[in-house]
Amino acid sequence: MEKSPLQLARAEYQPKLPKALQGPVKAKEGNPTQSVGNQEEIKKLFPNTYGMPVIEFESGEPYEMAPFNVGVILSGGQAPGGHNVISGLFDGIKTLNKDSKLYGFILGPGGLVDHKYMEITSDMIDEYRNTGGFDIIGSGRTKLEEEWQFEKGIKILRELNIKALVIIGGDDSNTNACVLAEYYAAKEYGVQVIGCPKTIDGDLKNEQIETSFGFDTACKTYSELIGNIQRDCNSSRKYWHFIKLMGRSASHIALECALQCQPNICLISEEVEEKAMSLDDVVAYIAEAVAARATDGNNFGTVLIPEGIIEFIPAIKKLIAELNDVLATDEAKEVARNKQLDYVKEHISEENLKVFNSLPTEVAEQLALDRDPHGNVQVSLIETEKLLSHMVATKLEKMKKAGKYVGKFAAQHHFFGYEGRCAAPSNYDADYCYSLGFNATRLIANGKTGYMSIIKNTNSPADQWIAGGVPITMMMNLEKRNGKMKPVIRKALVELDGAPYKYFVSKRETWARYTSYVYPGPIQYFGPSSVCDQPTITLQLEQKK
Ligand code: FBP
Repeated sequence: MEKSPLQLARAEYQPKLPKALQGPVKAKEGNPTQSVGNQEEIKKLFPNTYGMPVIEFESGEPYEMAPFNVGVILSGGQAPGGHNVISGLFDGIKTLNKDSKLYGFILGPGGLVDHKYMEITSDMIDEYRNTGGFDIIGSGRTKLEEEWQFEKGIKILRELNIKALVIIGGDDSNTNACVLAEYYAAKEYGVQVIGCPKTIDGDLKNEQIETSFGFDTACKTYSELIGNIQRDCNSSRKYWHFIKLMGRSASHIALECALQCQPNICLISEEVEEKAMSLDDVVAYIAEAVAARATDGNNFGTVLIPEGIIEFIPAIKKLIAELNDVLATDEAKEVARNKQLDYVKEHISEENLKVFNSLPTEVAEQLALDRDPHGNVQVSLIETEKLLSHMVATKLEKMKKAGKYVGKFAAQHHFFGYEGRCAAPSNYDADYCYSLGFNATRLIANGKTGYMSIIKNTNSPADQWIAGGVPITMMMNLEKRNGKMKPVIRKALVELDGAPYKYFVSKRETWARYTSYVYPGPIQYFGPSSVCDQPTITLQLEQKK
């Protein structure tokens, strides 16, 4: 593979490890744990993996380990740093025994089921160190949840003599990892399953997981682009830019980009829900800010929109919940695709039908028809940035007629999502991911299963980071999926009493009215630590003592 000079220099970067992982480790176990919700039900569903303690690694005595094989799966959407998790795994198993082997299952969990795999060699690893993307083995969204899949999986795991399987994924994929760990433990198959917290969305976090990997790099990449747009906008002074940002449900990405760039407006879905705002309320909020800036002669600005906002507008949320139930029935599954829209309209309540009919046809169709394999609405396909700007334009026309708006309104639309998911990992993600992978091998060596690899204290220099493991069952509760109550990892939404949101609220009125843009510039890999190694502002505010 040909490489640019930056790629060549970056390949030489040696990611940092927490002190405890720099030599042999011993595991310090905490108290038994409980799930975050529905304790009794979760305990019953996971009798072999429930209640295990949180683990922290400390320096220990050297020990010998026979060669062992590990399998790895990249699951779900790409996130910067995936290749470093795999290099950490590779280096980790080799330090325990140089004859250990790493196998990658191709194109996600489907590779395990279909027995598509490859051995990951040291030459391959060297090609991919510190690079973005998941292309070393590819990723996929196949849901691993059926017994026949687990049984097909165990066949290939045994054939390859694999001791442990590492699943690198978000909340849904780690939920599947937990179910798989429980199944193999119950059947005494002797294969361990370990998860790693991935997703640019930043919604796989809790008391134990500070952040999911990829969030840092993706936000910095989007912030560079938003900063560039803000400079353009402040130069020509003629457009309002409506920028939708990935992040499925939670608004963590939008909030972090707002903290980095200080745009005029940033919508926070969780706030929209809390305040029970309607679509019209959201539009009015933006239009009023546009009108206020126009009185100062500023007919330009930036609006950040989290991609999941539509699902948080209470009336639409209710509609989606009913659509999910209606679409989950066997009868609905038999309906031909071109008849589904009519079927849906006939089967939802009058109240929801009214909301459904009030939406632009394209949006209504997206909500009613397309789901990903986990049953999620594919919000990245809904053009909310256009929907909102058109509605704002209409509102401003009305305001103009009523003498409440004096400006000119022209809009540009952007969607930043895929641009950031495969960016070369920042130093933070490069170090964090390598440590997560390396640490997973220590969990394996300690015989653990049903654990997620965790690295904490990441707002401090890397040698002070804390390495360990958290039982995945600890993060679970029951939620409705595809019409049924299922054990799932609880998603972390933006907390409205959390420090990052509160800081944003304390600033947003000023940012809305006055041009206060910050232009963060591109991610820097070489240079002073104050420029290259800073974690996200979200993490810095969350960990501020
Ligand atoms: P994961 O939760 O699997 O990490 O994926 C996150 C995400 O990037 C979302 O932000 C986005 O809504 C979705 O993936 C897009 O999915 P796809 O890659 O299938 O288009």
